[in-house]
Amino acid sequence: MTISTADLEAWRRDGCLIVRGAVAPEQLEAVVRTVDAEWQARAGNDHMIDILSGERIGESLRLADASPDLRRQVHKLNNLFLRRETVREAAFAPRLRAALETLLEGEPLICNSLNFERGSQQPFHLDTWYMPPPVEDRMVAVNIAIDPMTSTNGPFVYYPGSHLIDYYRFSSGHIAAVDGELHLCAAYMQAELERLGLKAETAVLEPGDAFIWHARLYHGGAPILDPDATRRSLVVHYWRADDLEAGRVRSDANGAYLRQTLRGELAPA
Ligand SMILES: O=C(O)CCC(=O)C(=O)O
Repeated sequence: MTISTADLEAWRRDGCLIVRGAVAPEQLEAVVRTVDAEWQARAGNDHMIDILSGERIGESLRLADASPDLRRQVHKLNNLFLRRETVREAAFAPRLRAALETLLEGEPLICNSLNFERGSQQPFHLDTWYMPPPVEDRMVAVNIAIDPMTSTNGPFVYYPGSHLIDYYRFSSGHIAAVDGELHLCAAYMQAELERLGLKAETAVLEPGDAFIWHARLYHGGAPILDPDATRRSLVVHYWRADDLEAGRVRSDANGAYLRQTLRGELAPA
C-alpha cells in the first residue's frame, strides 16, 4: 500500500492529493543550489527560460542570453531534469515516487520539469494542452514546494473535481492545444465548471510537500500580492515509461526520464 485509502478517495473525487514532507530538506537545498549554479554559470548555458512578467513577458531565451536582473521576474527555468541529477532525485523522492506509481498504474517517467522562484500567475489551463501524454490520462504533475505557499506569494489554484470534465477536442480531434482555439476550450471549461458548480481552491503547502494533480485538473497560479515574496518550487510532469518506445527513455538509480526534452532544445542525454 503506497497511499492511504483516504488519499485515493480524495484523488478520485478531487483529482489531486498532497504528500506532506515528501522531499527532504537536503534534497530541496540541493535543488536550490542547482538553480543558483545555473544562474551563476550562464555563459554557454542552453537551458531555456520563459519570462512570465515585466517588459519581456512572453519571451523565451537561453540562460546564456539572460541578464541577471531577469531573475527577479516571474519565470520558468525549463527542463533541468535532463542533466541535473539533483532535480531527478527530488522528483523521485521515495514516497512521492511510490504515490506516482500507484496513480499512474505504472512506472513514472519525467517528461518535463520547471523551476520557479515566484508564483507562476499562469491562467487556468490543462497540462495536456501542451504535453499530451502518449496514452490519455496517463499523466500526472507535481508541485514540490521549496518555499511555503501562502495567500500572498501567488499560490497554486485549482478546481477540485474538474478532472471529471470530458476533454475538449480541438479541431484536430486531439487534446493538444491548436493555436487560435484556446479561447473556445476556455469557454467550454467555464461552462462545464458552472454546470457542475465547481469552485476554485487554493493550495497551502509547506517546504517539501508535494501537491500531485491529475492530467485533467484545471489549475493555474493566483496573482502575486506581495511583489517581494518568493515562491520557489519544482514542478514536474510525468508520463508512464511503458507508454514510450525504449529509445526515448533513459533511466538512472532515481527513475526514468525522457532522453530528449519535448521542446527539443537540449541535446539528448
Ligand atoms: O505552480 C504554479 O503556479 C502553476 C504551475 C503550473 O500550472 C504548471 O506548471 O502546469
